[in-house]
Order: sequence, then structure tokens, then C-alpha cells
Amino acid sequence: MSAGHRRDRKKKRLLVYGVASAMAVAATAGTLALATPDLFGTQDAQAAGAPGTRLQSDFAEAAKEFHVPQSVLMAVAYRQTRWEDHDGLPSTTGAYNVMGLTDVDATDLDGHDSAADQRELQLSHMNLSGDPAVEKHFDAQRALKSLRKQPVDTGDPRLHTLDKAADLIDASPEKVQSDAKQSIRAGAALLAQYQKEATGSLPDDPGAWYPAVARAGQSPDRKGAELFAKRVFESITTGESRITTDGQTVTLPADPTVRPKHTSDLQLAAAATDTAPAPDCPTGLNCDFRPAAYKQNSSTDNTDFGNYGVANRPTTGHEIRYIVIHDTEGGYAGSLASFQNSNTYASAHYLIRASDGLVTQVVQNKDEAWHAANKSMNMHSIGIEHEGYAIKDGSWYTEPQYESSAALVKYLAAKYDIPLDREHIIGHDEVPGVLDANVKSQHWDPGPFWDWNHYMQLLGAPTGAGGAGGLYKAGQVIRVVPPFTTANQPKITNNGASVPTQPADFVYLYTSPSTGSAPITDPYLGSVSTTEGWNWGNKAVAGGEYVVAEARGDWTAIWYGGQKAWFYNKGGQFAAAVGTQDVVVPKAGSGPIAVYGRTYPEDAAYAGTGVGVQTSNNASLTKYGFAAGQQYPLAGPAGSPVNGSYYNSGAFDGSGTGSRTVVVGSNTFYPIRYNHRIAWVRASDVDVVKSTAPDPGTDRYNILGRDSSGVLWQYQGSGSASAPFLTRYRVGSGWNTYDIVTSLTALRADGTGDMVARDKDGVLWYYKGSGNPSAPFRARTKVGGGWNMFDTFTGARDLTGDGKADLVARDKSGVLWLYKGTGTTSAPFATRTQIGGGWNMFNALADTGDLTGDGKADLVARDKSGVLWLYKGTGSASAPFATRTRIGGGWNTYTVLRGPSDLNRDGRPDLVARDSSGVLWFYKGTGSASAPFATRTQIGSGWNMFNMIV
Ligand SMILES: [Ca+2]
Ligand SMILES: [Ca+2]
Ligand SMILES: [Ca+2]
Repeated sequence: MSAGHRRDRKKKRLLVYGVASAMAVAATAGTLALATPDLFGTQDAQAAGAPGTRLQSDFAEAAKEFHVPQSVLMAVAYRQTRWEDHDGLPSTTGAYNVMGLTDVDATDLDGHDSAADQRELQLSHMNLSGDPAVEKHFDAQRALKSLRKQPVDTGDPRLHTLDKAADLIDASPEKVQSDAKQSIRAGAALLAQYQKEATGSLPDDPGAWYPAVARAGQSPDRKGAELFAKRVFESITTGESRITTDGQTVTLPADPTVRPKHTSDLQLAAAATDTAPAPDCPTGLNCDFRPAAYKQNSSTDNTDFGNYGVANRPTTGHEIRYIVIHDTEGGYAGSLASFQNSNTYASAHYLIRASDGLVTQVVQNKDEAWHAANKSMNMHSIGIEHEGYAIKDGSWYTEPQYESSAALVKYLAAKYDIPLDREHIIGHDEVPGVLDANVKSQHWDPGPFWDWNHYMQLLGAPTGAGGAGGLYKAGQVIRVVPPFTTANQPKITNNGASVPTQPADFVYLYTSPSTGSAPITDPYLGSVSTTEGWNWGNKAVAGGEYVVAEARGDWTAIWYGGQKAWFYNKGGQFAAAVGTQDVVVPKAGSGPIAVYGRTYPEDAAYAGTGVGVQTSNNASLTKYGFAAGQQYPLAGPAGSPVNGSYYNSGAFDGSGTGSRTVVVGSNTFYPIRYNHRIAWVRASDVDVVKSTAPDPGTDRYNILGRDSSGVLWQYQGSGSASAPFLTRYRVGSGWNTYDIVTSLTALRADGTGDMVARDKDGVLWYYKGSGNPSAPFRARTKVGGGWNMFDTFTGARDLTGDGKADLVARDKSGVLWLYKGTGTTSAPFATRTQIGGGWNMFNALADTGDLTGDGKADLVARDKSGVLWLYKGTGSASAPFATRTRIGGGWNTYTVLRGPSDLNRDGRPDLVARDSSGVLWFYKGTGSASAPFATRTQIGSGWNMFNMIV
């Protein structure tokens, strides 16, 4: 095909698409503001199609021009790049533009900043085996020098598909790199070329294009080629649609009728030096495999190699128990290059790209990647690197990255039976240093801006952040869950400079219950500013479980690194109770016990294995300890401790006695969450006991307040007379649709208690208690209409002695009616019966529960002169109240009277009253019918912000 011929065709297309483009501009004008400036960048883009539809047209035209089914062309592009042109910039592996055609020359490979401060950063991301036997081979000079060399073989034909395709359309490689339309044309031409070579024709049936599609994945092995083809045909049969980064709407309609014609004699991409296995990845994720280097570094020492240990995990002693989340502190390309350079002695199993969440597997999960700088953790974990920075002027992690990472972790956790909690899904910052010399240098990524709450939510294992809080007591296990919101923006500095205020994933820890007290320090960190991001010693990170050492009001102390560490925990809402757990305590009578940064086997276990006893084989972290009286939660497999183990990679090729051998000891360890990090204790040093059960909330009672905007707030009962309510918690909005809301049963701190509410149309709605304090009501159900015949009503607890809560309602003529409870949510009340007339003398009614101690629910009523009366319950449905008795006068100072039940946990229900100035008063119940309330005490002010209190 000549260049002239192509030009003719292009003119024709412009005529056809010119009309469509004018219409499309009008249709998509509203979205232009969101698009990048690049949208208007090139004349080609302006000429060839409207913003938003240009790419779709390019696919259609190129498909026609080169006789490739459009679905095949689009699906191949989608699976290469998700139709992103990346502004013509190359991928980490030299792929360009929408078709992902490759073009890698030696001059493209020097991506490294040679600035001096890069050097330290680069070095800190090397030598991560955490195994002194491997670390001794590391040579910083050699590693830095080698990183400047080419990390890839640029002669590999797979890295030059763009050159070949550009030839096919007589275009320059530069044009095919930078221009999406030319990339698509070149890609189409290349697909057609592949298909002709395979079958000698260009069939109309997309399914017949299987050989070309398989080859287009550029995998040199059959499995990889088939996997790529499988994904492409998935896209063809199920369809794809997305809006690209530069605002192009692209749609590949589903065609479920397409059947790929598999063939046994696939022509593969030219073989290269590496054969990449298929990535171990859940379906639906965009994954590839770019192997880390596995290469001998010394010609004389075959135990000196990088960047991982070939192994056969999971096997006995080499189980996979943890997933470690990292960030790269650098770009995807540079990180990949360092993994592919055997002098770095660093690798990970996966690397996730920030821009699109691409998951690149680097090391197979059966092998031991060197990522956590802790041999024991490397042995028993999968390491996932995320392109990003722990702190870089208020950095944040992209959503595609969180989502890809969570999908990957969910898949891996299921595959290897790893619990989805924060003691098993941990950050690198939660991995201990192996020996005294390594504690301070251990990394602190992913840092304070990784949103663990969001991440665990994506994993389907929410931390409990944002919940109702509660009351905590010594000996119970809590999860520390600071919200990743503007409610938690602690001051952070980076090398002394303030980091912009933003939500963070930790709380500061103090030596006393006061922000003015000294922060907790770690004995290994020396003098370091409290607020430095890398000072993990005073930070409890979201999701971690700890044992409560003491609780005082809004402050909670946890056992943390051998110390009692206090954090501000307003309303208990920076923590979440977890049930009774296994915790460890020092064996009775033992002094402070040792804490370990690794779990090596005992010396004797090495005998006969060909593996030498490791240096400092039994060393602990000597500045740490764990004294009697302290407790730490288990952070490992439930029930049984883990055996000490050491994996010896040995020789590069696995030859010789002791190579690729797991030494398993008979000594055992328990992993615990010791401080910010996980650590280990010897099973022989500790007893495993059950933690204290959390307060069940069954004898603490709440009240609710509705503010003028219609938001309903929950005040959880504390059980204390002096401060009977914890800090309020937002239940939800939209409650101003109701003019009466009343509880039928007491609202308890355990999230039980039912309510009814009447809307302004007179419809009554039933809210059943959920049992979840953080979402205390189930979805409402409709009771019925016509309830506006009453001028007031109130829940009345059980008046009839059948155990079911009843309601009393006063009609406009002053008659009080009994609605007997049925106990069913769908029809909660029986037909009303009359109690009596004359009740319009009262301007307030409040159900209180049993004030008199006879087991029958009572009611109080205030008359218009301000006298409060007691209506003692009889337990009889026909006459539920005895004759009223006078409690006292002067009650007309109050705008609200409520009987939430027993607030001070003395077993007798109490009363609260709000006066017109907004002060809330507590009337302690006495249990006496003649004088049912003690002298009032003030329990709060500002309560007139609520226009309803329940
Ligand atoms: Ca009843
Ligand atoms: Ca009573
Ligand atoms: Ca009481």
C-alpha cells in the first residue's frame, strides 16, 4: 500500500466523519471542562474526530482499512493499555500509545536521576533480605553502578514491535509512538500481518483471529500467549467500555456469539532470554509478569546472587502467613529496574502501578522475595509494592492502586488462608528489625497517609473505624481505629518541615492521659522529633489490635512496646471493641521476657541439614521486654505457636547439601502486636489467656437528639452518674420528616431498643433496633396512617405484663388510648383500647420504666401548673395505671422530660430533663413510690441545639 493511496483514503474518511464530529461536540460539551488540555493539543485530534469520540472512530477506520474485525482490534488494545495513550510516553517496558507497541533502545533506558540525594534513597531500597547470610554479599558501590547499566536486553524482538508495525504503514516510529491514530493503524496492520502468516487470509469471523491475537500478546511462552488471547476474547464476548484519561469515550459492544478458534500450532512471539510465567492474579485485574533478576553476582561464590530465594512455598516451615504492603518511594519504572538488577538484593512479589493500578508480578509466590528486610517475615509473607511515597508534600495513593491491591490481596488471602485482619495484612512499618542493629533502619512505609480503613473496607474486612465508640476496660482487646477524615489530622513533619494538614492513619501515644505529657519513645530510635513521620515509636496505626491497660474518660491506655501508652479516644470512637481474644502474658513468676525480631530454629535443629547454625542464632531484641502485668494480642495463626524456621537458599543453582533447605526447629514462637510493629515471644516464656470480655452495653442506656438540620445523634450511656453519656455519634440524617419519635423499649448501648415515628402526614413508622450500636436501627417499616388523630403519644414499655412493649396515645379530646404491643414488626400493635379521659390536663408525658420497684412499668405526667405526677403501673391491660400520686411542683421549667432507664447502673431507672436554657439535668431514681427522684444534678449544657430528644 502506498503513502499516496493512504492519503486518499484519509480524505474520504474525513468527509464521512466530519458530520458526526459536529454533533458529537455538542453532545459532549458538558464534559470538556474535565478533560485534560491535551485534548486540544494536536491538529490531528481536532481534525480526525470530536473530543470524546475520536478514539472510537480511529478504531473503526483502522479496522476497515486493514480488514481486521473491529472487536479484535479494540479488545487487543484494551488488554494492552485499556485504550490509554499515556500522552505518547513509553511504559516501563517501552510500550507506546493505545496499541502498546514496543520500541526500546539503549538510550531509552537511563531513567535514573543521578542527583546525590537519590543515592541514599536508592540504597535504602536495596539489601532487603533481612538475612545476614545474604546481606554480607551486598556491595553498595557495585549496586549503584550496575543500576546505571541497561536493565534489559534491547536486542529482544519483542521490544521492537513498533518498528515493524510502523514499517507496515510507512510511518515513522516517532509518529506511531506519539499519535494514537497512527498507533491504532500500525497495530491493525501488525495484527493483519500476524493473521496472514498464520492462516493466509483475513477472515470476517473475530473468533478465527485467535492466532494473531495470541501472538499480539508478545509472550514467548504458550501459556502467556493463551492467557492474553483468553483475556482478549473475554473482552470481545462481554464487552468493555470506559472513558480514557484524556476524556475519550470508547465502547466495545459485547458479542457473546464469538467463539475463539483455538489452534495447537500457535506462532509465538520470538523467544527472548526470559520466559515469564503467567501472573498469579485474580481474574478481572490488569496484571502482567516482569520477572525480577535471578542471577549470580559473583563468578567465584555461587551463594552470592540476587534478588530472591528460589523456594517451594508453602511447605512445612515455609508457610505463607502475612501480606506486607510497601510503597516504592520512587517510580514504577525505576522500582522495576532495581528488581531486575541482581545487585540490589531486593525484590517483591508484586508491584502495583499508581496511574492505572496495573499489577506487575515480579517474583512467584512460591519463591522468597526479599522485601521486608526481615528474614522470618520474608519467609512467611507475600510482599506487595505500591508505586508511591510515604511522605512527599502531602502525597496520596490513587484509587486504582487501592482497588487493584485490595483485589489482589483478597485473592491471595483466600488462596493461602491468610486472615483478613491488620495483624496479617500489615505495612512494612509493622515489620520488626531482626536484630538490635536493624530496628532503627527498618522501613516505615507505606506511612501515615495509607488509608488502612478504606483498604480493609475494600477487602471486606472493615476495621470498625467511624463507629459509635464505647466504653473500654483494662484487659479487653481493642482495635485502634482513628478515622481517616478531617476528624484526625495530626501534626506531621518530614525532616523538620511541616507536612500539609491532612487525614492520617494513626494516633499519637503519650505517657499520661494528656496531650501535654511526654510522647512515648522507642529505645532504638534515640532522639527524634515527636512529629517526624518516620518516628513510628509514638504512633498506633489504624486497625492494629492492643490490650487496654487502663481507661480514663476520653483517654485509653494500651500496652505498647512494654509501656502504658495513652491516646485520646473521644467517646471511644478512635477504637472498636473486638470480642474475647487470645492474648499472651509472661509465665507466672517470670520477670520481663525477651522479645524477638525473628524466629530462627534452635541451634540443634541445624544438625544434619547441611545448613550452618546462623550467626547470633538465638538473639532477641535486647532493648525490648515484656513484664508481668502486661498483655499483648496474638498476631499469628490462631491457637498454636509457630515453629522456628530458617530457609537456606544455598547455591544459586540449588546444588549441594543444604541448598534450598528449610530447617524447622522444635522451638516455638507466638507472634504478637508488640508496639507499632509485630514481634515474637517464645511460647515457653508465656501463657496464652483469654482477654477480658468487652462491656456488652446491656445495662447502659442511650438518648438521642435531633438537631435543626434533621440529623439524629446518639448519646451512648456511660453508666456513670456524673457524666452519663459519651461523646455523641451521628446516626443519620433526614429525621426532620417526623414530628414525634418515641422509643418503645429503652435504647441500650448494645444497639437494641425499638422506636416508632410519626411523619407529618400522620403515617406511623416502626424502627426496630439492630443490635449494632454504630447503625442502631434497621430500615423502617410502615405501621399505618391516621396517627395524626393524636396530639401526642409515647412508648410506655410493657404495661400489660406480657413482655411486649406498649404505646399510649392521647387524642385531641384528651382520651388516652392503649396500643398493646404484639411483638411483630409488621403489625406491632393490637386494636386500641380506651384507658380514660381528661389527659389533656397534662403537657408532658414520659415513660420511665419501673420507678417503684414492683416490676411494673410506670409513667410520669406534668400538668399545666408544673406539677409532676406518678402513674404507677398495674400490669393490667384493662386498667394499666393506678390512681396518680403527686411527685412535686416546679417542673414547668423543663422543655423536655425523658426516662431513658437506668443511667448510673444502680438498677433503678432515672429521669433526664432539659430546661429552657439548654441545661440537661439528671434525676436519679430512688425506687420509692412516694419520692421517686433524688435531688437533681447537672449533666450538660447546650442541649437546646436539639429540637427533639428521644
Ligand atoms: Ca405489653
Ligand atoms: Ca412500677
Ligand atoms: Ca439509676
